[in-house]
Amino acid sequence: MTQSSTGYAAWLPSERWSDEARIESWRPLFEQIEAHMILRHEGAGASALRELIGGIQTLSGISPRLTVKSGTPLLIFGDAQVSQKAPSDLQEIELAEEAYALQIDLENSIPYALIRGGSDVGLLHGVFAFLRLLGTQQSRPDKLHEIEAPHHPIRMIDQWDNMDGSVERGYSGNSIFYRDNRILLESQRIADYARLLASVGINAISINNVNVHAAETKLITADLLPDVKRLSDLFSSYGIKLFLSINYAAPIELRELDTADPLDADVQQWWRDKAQEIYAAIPDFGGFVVKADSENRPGPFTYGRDHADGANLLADALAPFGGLVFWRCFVYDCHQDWRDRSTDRARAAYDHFKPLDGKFRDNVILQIKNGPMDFQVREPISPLFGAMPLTNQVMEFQIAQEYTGQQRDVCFLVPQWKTYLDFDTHLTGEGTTVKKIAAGQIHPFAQSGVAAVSNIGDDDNWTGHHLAQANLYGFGRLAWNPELSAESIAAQWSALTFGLLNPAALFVEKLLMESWSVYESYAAPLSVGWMVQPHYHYAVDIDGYEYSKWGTYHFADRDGVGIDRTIATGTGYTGQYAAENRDVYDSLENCPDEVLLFFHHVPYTHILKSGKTLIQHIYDSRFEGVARIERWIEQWKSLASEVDPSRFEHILRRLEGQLDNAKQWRDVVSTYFYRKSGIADEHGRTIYG
Ligand code: GCV
Repeated sequence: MTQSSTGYAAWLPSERWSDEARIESWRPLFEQIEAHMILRHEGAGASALRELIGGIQTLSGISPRLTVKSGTPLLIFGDAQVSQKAPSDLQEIELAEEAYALQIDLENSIPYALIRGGSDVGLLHGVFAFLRLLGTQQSRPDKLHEIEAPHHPIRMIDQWDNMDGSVERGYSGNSIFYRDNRILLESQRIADYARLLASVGINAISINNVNVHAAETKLITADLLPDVKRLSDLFSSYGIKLFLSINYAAPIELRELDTADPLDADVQQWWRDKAQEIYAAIPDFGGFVVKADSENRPGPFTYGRDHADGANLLADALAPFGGLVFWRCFVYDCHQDWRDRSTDRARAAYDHFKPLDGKFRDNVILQIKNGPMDFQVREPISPLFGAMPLTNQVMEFQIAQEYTGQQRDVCFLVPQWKTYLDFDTHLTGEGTTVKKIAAGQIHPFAQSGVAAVSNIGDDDNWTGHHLAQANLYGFGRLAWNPELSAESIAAQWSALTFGLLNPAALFVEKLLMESWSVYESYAAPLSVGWMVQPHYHYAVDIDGYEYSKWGTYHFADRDGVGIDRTIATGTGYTGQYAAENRDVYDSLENCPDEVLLFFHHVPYTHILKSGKTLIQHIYDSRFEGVARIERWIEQWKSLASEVDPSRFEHILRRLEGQLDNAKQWRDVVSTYFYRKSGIADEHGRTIYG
């Protein structure tokens, strides 16, 4: 059992290895390190050295003797003469800027171990990969040759933090960035957050909520830019570019103009001047994230302009400085009349943006949520992704568990994200997967990749639920390399967090891998979605959104449930996919069960591919979800001696809370559908009539 742990160190090295043989095997390499780099006090090279030396000291207690020479980014372990003597091809392999090479050959006539980077940032990635190797392998490899470059060019984290210190959809305390409308400059947490993000390869961060209120509108003003610069410098020393969410109506809100019309010459000049001012203060500033004409936020529609006009206004202002505009596509009618069956929120992003393909500047990137609705437990993929060959795109995920248990219930989202990244859109023929599109391998995107809403706050363990850390870790790892399996990511995170070969780590890995399907099995059935308490989005409320203005309906009646989105009789949404996918979703027979109710209104007696009727599936899976959590709790209790008491208790309490939540879902959902359908459970379990 380890010492009591708050979980603050997360997956980074935090404890000395107890196995002395393991330490001794590394000693010859750890005792002396030669660094080749142009050492700048605050650069990524300095961070790489700090992380490497600190990590080695923590894990082994050895303090390496360090010599620093100027040269290309390289770290040589052990014999300092290796660089002269080692095989000559060692330093000849070309590395992309963010790439690294880890090489160990202790069987060679000149034994060597080294880390090379395509740049100082690449070296930093190499150091974190090396620390990960130390944490996930029991014995020192005698031979290793690993060259890695990130798959997605953009790997971004979006904070939804407000300057009053709150976090929109935050489930782990308050903001680590702000309090009382001030930036928390001296916070060690921000520096440690930069370390955590860099350790999984994140290279961009937007530090404020996309809903930009009065206080955050001022982040781009002379008063606050010096503070923003300090944060930007800090993240930049970890290879992470800093972005700000801006208020589209900033010229008006800051009382400098009376319009924000993108075609108005004064507005254009205002943004050009603003960009100049920002870049004078922060030369390596990344650019803007924009939520416009979405959920009552201002935007170009007010002036009869479209999204391309709006985005290009900002893009033109940022272009001279190399800045980017992330323009979000989460645009739909949020004042819908539930009586109106012709409007389908799922169609909205595609209908708004697809016709604008080719009209956006090169430094505009459309940010598209993974699904057409809003981060539900399961949704089909957004048909807009990949459907605009002339327009840069990133896919947006939500690490914060808004609809997936709010970091009170465990729900490891990596398996869910993989279904999107692996999805074959067929948009340019077979094999047009999302991960290829997001890597810029299909269309000649200048910029592409993945972004995600963060799940951290100022709770001791960062994420509320300890196990929710695995989602932050997993997003970064998947953004770097989408070929990694969900199992391997879960296994790595569990080993780094609970200790290699610890039985608790092995159990946590299994639990994480089951958790999305467990969550899905007690929440809204078969991707119908939205059966949650309005606004709050945790607990069950089946009709909470049924008669609302948000376009989020399940249409349950006495005969069946689900939304008809087919071409012949429904909203026609299926027609937004390439033919291969359209035909599958459009057909009641071929549509996969897990997304059935998203696409079809189905009678309760419909036979699913599993052979069960829909109503029996609804009952069975609700009961199964509860039973699986009961088993987790039993198993976790048996591991009490393997985990430090504070984390053991914390996880136990959270699992017990999850059990209560799942029981409530089970009983409410089962009762609701029993009352609607009048069809009893085949197994005669307690369903409240
Ligand atoms: C930041 C959903 C969330 C909102 C969020 C919005 C968005 O509607 O509930 O909190 O606002 O998505 O992604 O912009």
